[in-house]
Amino acid sequence: MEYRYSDGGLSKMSKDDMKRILVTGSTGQIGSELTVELRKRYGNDNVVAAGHRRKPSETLVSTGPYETIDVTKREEIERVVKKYDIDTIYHMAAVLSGVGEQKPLLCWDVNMNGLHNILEIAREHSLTRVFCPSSIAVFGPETPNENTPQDTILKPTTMYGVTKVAGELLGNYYVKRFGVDVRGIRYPGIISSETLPGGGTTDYAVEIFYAAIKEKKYTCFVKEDTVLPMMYMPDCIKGTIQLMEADFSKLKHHADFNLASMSFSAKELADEIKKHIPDFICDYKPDFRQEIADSWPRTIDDSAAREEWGWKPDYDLSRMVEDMIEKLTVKYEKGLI
Ligand code: AKB
Repeated sequence: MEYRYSDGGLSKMSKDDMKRILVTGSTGQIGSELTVELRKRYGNDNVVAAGHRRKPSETLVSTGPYETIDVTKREEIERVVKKYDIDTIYHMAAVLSGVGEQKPLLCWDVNMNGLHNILEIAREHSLTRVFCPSSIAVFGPETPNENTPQDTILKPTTMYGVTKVAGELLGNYYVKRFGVDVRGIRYPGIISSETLPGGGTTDYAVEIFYAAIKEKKYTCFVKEDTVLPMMYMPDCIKGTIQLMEADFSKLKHHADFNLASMSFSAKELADEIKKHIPDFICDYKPDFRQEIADSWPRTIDDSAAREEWGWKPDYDLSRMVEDMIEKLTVKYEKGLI
């Protein structure tokens, strides 16, 4: 067996070596919008979308190749990698924190075995680059929760968090040991108007918009003073692609970048929405996800991402809320939501 080592040419690979891309989890919240953006950038036929459980949207299947892949089955990934001569994978398939607590074994299986399959295929087929998303869920109650440092205590108390810490370590191991170029971001809660998130703790920050527009009321599943780091989808897509196109030689971190944009409480979000929909009412009924939210940071220090690859977000709370309401109102008026 031949192994590439990290000094074996990785720094010579550039974004021009990413020509044939596979996106797993392309039917998910981030994957669906990421695929569309990658197709614009790299060409429709060069970006293969893959999904498993959720039905793909019309856009996903009509604008480029679509395949069904269960990431826990290595042969299914390998078949698609060979068929399309894939050199880059954005591995977005994952079970999130809320569902992860209800189905911890499924969470382990999909998040760990799925990732290991992807990394092994990347090693065996000498792929150019792999993106593996991490999350603020890597942090836990013992982590400093204000301005959470890049390199700090990682002792999560959820299965999702456990898989994300292990995933970061595994990704960094593949960089060092096998010379596979693995990159990853610790995503905060992502807010978007295209595809609903599924099974996360930060889902309230998306659901609230749909409820405000459709029913003018929402019952939030975390307390009003719960503060979490969040990000608007355009910044999430921009940051993801920017990290993947960054110069390898400038990176000191690999699979575990902190990334920040905005932090707000559930009440601050509801109040900002009220500025646009004055009769909107939000009440609060915390469920099991409150404990998860309480174990995560309130604000994040992302100076490593800023220094190593130039990260800078565009959206703050008021710009994000204005844009979300505008986009979802159009959809509502067309009967699409
Ligand atoms: C979740 O809430 O599980 C995700 C995340 C922060 O990774 N949105």
